[in-house]
Amino acid sequence: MAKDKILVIGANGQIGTVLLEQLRKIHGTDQVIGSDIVAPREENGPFVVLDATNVLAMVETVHRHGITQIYHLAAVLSAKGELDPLRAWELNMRTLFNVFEVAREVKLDKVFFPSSIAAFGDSAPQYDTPQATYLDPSTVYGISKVAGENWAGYYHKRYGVDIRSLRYPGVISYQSMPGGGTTDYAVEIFHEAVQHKPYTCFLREDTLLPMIYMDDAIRATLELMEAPVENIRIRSSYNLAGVSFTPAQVTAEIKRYYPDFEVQYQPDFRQMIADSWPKSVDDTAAYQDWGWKPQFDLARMTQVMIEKLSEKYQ
Ligand code: AKB
Repeated sequence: MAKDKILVIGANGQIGTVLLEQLRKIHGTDQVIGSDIVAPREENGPFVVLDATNVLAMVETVHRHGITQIYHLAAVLSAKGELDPLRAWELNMRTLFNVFEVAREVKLDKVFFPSSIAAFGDSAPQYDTPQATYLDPSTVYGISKVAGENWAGYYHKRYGVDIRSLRYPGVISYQSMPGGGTTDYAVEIFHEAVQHKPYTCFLREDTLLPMIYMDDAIRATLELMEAPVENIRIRSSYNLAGVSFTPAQVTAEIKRYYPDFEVQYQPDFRQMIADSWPKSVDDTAAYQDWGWKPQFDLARMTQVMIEKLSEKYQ
């Protein structure tokens, strides 16, 4: 059987950076091509500067490298999207259609595209938000994710394209920074604590949100992509749970390491976005179909974040 040749679009982003490295460990460095709108600071393997809104450039890259799978991670996130909604819609949808069309034309083996808890809005139950429920997102980012989920189902049903997707919670990582999201505080807070600086949080202290540690997020992505095709019953996007916590809870956990750590709260426009999202999600379907189980709780995640960031800021 021919080897997989993988293109990661958005490889400089928070998830892309870590996923690229992990895919290279599994498939071999030369089998995994990174791509983004600009070159990375450090190149550890084949990398293409690619504007994913340019379909011809994408087709050319796919042909030139004999690509068989795409992980499409480029998107404008929830908070940044609200600053220029039409641009966010244009970028998120244009790049998505380019990937789906290339997948159909070239007959790619598989495509991964991330959805998000931002797909849910005020009408969905906020605790243990079910897999199938109202999807009335409050942000343009969320609208683009719901549209993307529906188009993924359409391309699968109509053209047989094997598109797989997860509704990511906020992702917590030490390797890379998020950019423009509503859950970004949960990464920033660790960086400030480790540098012995106070932190001003843009969400209220009691804002409960679903989060996931990066290792779990990457493992979920790879397990979903490796699952036998007959197990993938959901062709929109799978709910994915890690651990839910509030700013107050993560602060209390950090204070076990840094008792003097100070956090102030100054909620801004991101509070309204967070208030419209689930507080926890029910990921039973992911467990049933491809065996998903998170491994990181708040205590373990905090321990690793502090350990790794302390090394970084030494
Ligand atoms: C965001 O906050 O916009 C993202 C997400 C939950 O999709 N981290």
